[in-house]
Amino acid sequence: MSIQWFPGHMYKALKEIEDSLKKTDILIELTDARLPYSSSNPSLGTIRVDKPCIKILNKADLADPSITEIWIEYFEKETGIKPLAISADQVSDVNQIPALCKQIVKTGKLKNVRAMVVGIPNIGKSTIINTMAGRKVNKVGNVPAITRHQQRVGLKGLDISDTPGVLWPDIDDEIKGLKLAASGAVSSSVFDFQDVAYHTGNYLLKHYNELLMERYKLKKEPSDGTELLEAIGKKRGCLKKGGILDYYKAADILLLELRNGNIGRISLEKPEDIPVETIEKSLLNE
Ligand SMILES: Nc1nc2c(ncn2[C@@H]2O[C@H](COP(=O)(O)OP(=O)(O)OP(=O)(O)O)[C@@H](O)[C@H]2O)c(=O)[nH]1
Ligand SMILES: [Mg+2]
Repeated sequence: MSIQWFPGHMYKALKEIEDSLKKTDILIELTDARLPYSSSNPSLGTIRVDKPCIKILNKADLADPSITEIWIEYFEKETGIKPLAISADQVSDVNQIPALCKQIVKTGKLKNVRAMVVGIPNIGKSTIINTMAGRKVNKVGNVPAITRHQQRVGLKGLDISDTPGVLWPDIDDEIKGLKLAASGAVSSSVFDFQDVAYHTGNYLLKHYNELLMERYKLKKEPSDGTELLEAIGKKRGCLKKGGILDYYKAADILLLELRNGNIGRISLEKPEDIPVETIEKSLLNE
């Protein structure tokens, strides 16, 4: 499944991020702790060059904690990157960020560190700034593309900029596209809900079978994503006229409950899932 969702404001936002980089000391890149590889925008990696970067694995409250630990160890090995797993709405988590920025960028005492928060849509960029401020500075919402313009605010010794979420023009890696769609980073108007729920269901049956059985009170293990959607649909009364099962409704329930963490703490990838050619390419660039 190739996803194309690169509206004009994202193109403009990426250009603005590139321009603002000269006046930035450190990047705070947000990824989704459930899919830290697939939710990292390769375009941001390219324009970052050697700017120091705190790589936030956000929504850690939704991810499988043992897998998040593996990711942190993995990113610790990358040069110029400091990984940190947090939940953007937790004050104690977010309050680690200003100290970390000052530790990495050594400005004089009187100078604020200039930080820019970047990442894909719906990942929690604006939430981090609101939590840091202790009030609603920026608009947030559980659909992608809420923030449309850069906004800068002075907080805790940082001049911190919020930026609009940016994807890349053509997400042609099918598996990446599925995970991004399942996580809520992509507008639901550009992918097939049932297709994404079917594949996500297959993954969950393989890796988080017990959580599914418990959540949907299933007696018999579904053999694949379609059977899972049928089982969810029957349990939750998803019926169309004439008693026909409404797969779309069942798919909606599965994806919504996955995104909200109702099924449990779930990770969608591990470092070993990174395609070998990507690792080879990044080694060549070092
Ligand atoms: N469970 C959980 N939800 C979070 C976390 N951080 C943010 N959210 C939720 O994720 C949704 C998106 O948050 P935003 O802060 O608007 O995301 P954004 O990255 O600014 O999104 P855009 O402006 O659209 O690019 C909101 O519903 C937040 O409440 C987190 O750590 N855990
Ligand atoms: Mg935002």
